Amino acid sequence: MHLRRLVVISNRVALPDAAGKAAAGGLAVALHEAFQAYQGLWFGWSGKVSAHPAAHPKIIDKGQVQYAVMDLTSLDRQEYYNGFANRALWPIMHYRIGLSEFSRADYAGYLRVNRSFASALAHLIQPDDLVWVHDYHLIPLASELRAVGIINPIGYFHHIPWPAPEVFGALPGSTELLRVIPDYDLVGVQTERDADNLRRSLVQELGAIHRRADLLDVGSRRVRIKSAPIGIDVNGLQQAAQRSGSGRLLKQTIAGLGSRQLIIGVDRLDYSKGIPERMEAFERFLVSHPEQRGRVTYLQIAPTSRSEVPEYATLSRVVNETLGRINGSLGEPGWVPIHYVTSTYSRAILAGLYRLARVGLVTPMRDGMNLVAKEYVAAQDPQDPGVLILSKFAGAAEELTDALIVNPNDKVEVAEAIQHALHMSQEDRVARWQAMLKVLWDSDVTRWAAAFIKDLAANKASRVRRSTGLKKESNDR
Ligand code: ADQ
Repeated sequence: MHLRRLVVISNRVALPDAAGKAAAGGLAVALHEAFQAYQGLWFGWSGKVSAHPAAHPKIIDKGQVQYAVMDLTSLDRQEYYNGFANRALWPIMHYRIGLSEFSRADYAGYLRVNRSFASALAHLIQPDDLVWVHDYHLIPLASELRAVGIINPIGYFHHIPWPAPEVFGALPGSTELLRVIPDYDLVGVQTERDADNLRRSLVQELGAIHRRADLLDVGSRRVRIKSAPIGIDVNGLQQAAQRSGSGRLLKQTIAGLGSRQLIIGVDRLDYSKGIPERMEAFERFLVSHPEQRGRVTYLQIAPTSRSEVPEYATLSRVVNETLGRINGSLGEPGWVPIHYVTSTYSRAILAGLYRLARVGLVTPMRDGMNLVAKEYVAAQDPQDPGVLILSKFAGAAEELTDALIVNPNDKVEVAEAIQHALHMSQEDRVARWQAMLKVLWDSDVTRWAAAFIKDLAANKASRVRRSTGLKKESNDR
């Protein structure tokens, strides 16, 4: 099939030359890979706020890819981004009903920004483009695009978990959000569990009917909901890790460690990542295995994120208090148990640190996938790989079954997994690593993107049906 362009829409657009430093987001890494293979347009928020944003996006042409970015007003940022997306949807999707703060004004702002993105996109989308929308900020976008007459195939990828119907149903407006899902042709989620949760919500709330395994009819609309676990750039990570040894920061870290073993955690500073809980599990490990004191160092890298949202400021305080308490009570002159840094690092440095670490500690309370788990595995030395300790609540646990799988709520279990990892034989480490590396190759990010785009392009039948049924569809809403 002749494919003219891929149009990607995500909340933020990571311009290739913008920051100089790597963007600390899984999506940015994945989409840069996808655009290696397709000509396209990447549309989203510029990240800037202005009093009177232009109605049309600013276009930045980079040859293979055009970037189109729009500013938001400060009210938009507050209601759409900080408010509904990050204070209502994010906690609900991560099973934290108690943290979810719903406000009607925020929800109205969320819909308003989606509508304004759709009206800007109406002028940019060409008849044979494939449209691929990313993540929870933009769930209603297909519906808004259909309303302005776009009949192209539209896919959506949900990067975070989709919770069980009872949890999602706790969000005011949740049924309205479900109603827009069938305006997509294809919806991808990270795991079979997420796909099952979303399908069950559609059946229970909207009376959707299963046609085949992953096809559902909702009234006259048909949507395919499939599990499509996101991958990483395995080759890029491996090469970066192999080359990393000569960098200054790596050399300093190696010298500072001496004969100590390194345990590493790398996460955005987010309550879903379980950082204070992980520090307490490490504390438990040191208390239960005092012979390990002075023999291991736990490095936690956690760049600040969403600092305008109050729950994140609280988390930052809790992390600092927990860290101070543990280092104060268990540290010794010449040994700090936990090193905590909030910097953003280049992929080369991160890859080198992963490779240096005997244990990768990835214990989110909930996570859509968790790319760090995959990056840690890819960066290991094949002859002497480290051990991944992985939360059963990370999407990656569905694939990386050869990790040491733990419940992050159980500090004793995590502490004992650390002890197990530090004592694991080389033979066992190599066998587990080889099995996990094979999984990584099977879901490499380039293949992942190509497979999603191929599935989306195969939606011809639905497109024809949509173009004839569009008037009725818009009355349904
Ligand atoms: P995130 O919640 O951002 O992504 P994750 O999947 O771990 O979580 O991706 C984080 C990315 O940022 C990784 O590529 C990591 O290397 C990078 N990163 C983290 N700290 C960094 C630092 N200090 N310096 C530089 N880079 C850093 C969301 C979902 C996840 C899902 C991804 C992709 O929450 O569940 O896996 O999208 O779909």
